[in-house]
Amino acid sequence: MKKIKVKSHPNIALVKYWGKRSEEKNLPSVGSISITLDELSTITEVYINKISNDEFIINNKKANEREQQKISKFLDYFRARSSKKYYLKIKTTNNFPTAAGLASSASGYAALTYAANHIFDLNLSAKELTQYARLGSGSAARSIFGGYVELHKGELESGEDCFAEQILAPDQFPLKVIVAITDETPKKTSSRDGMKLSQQTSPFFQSFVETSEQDISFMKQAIKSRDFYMMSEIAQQSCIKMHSVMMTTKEPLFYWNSKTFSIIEFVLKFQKEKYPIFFTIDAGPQVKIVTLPGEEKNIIEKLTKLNVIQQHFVIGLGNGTEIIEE
Ligand code: 2P0
Repeated sequence: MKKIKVKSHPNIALVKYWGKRSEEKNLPSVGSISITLDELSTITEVYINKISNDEFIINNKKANEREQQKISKFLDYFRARSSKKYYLKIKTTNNFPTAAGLASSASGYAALTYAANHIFDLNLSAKELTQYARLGSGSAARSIFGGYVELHKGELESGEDCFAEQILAPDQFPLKVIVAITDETPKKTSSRDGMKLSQQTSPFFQSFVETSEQDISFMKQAIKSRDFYMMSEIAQQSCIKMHSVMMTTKEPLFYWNSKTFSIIEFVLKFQKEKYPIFFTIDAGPQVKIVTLPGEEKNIIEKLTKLNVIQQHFVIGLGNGTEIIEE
């Protein structure tokens, strides 16, 4: 029986994605740049199913109807391209909690894209893999590669020019990320719903879109020249701009809590002392603190004394999606 096992890692955006230029093709309004994480991973096993239905098991539990339908619709893209019309059994497990605010949809869809490419014998190029992954989740396109990755927004309606590519491999500019967990309850508004609302109602959305092109260009420059301080400035600014859009959405999307804010102040204080450190925050209250290798121990020691974090993970930069068994 044909089967495959794939491993993929989540990623964190340094230049943020929020909003879509096409809902139907899941094309982003802005380009984005991310770092792929090591240690945290999604393992996905895929088999050809004997019954004419897709089955989706996540973290050893059958997925609910909504998730099941979403996955089936995603697999239809592969069935449409392939002469093989298989239905699949998918078993996927994450070694990190959903509450970590690390999009499991990124590593999840990246892993499934890789597996489906193999099972349906599609021989997709790396660029095409990122485009298929994007159809599942925008951020998933970035998890196809390791290290530093750019997702091009593209201009074409077809989406042909919207794809991800690697800027640098993980070992070309290593970093450490401390994920500080402040609240483990699931978020109330999903990214997908939140960004749709922001696009329709936030008066700041347009300026977020207009300024992001420059953020992308400067961030690439910072990464290629290994300039941590330039990277810090752009990443923090992009994060705060995205959260300004979120907060000015109707109804407002406040993903931060008071502990999130305490950690922001903590990071800013370190920055004043010219310490290599910056924060970034996604659609949740957890704070990702980024620093250079060797500095993380000191930061964690001081962070723990703040008494605002429930737990933390320390993570390096990881590789792209890969087949681990076939
Ligand atoms: C990012 N986020 O750039 C931004 C920052 C969340 C906040 O990409 O609708 O789950 O599936 O394309 O990829 C999360 O959005 O959204 C995300 P869809 P996705 O990392």
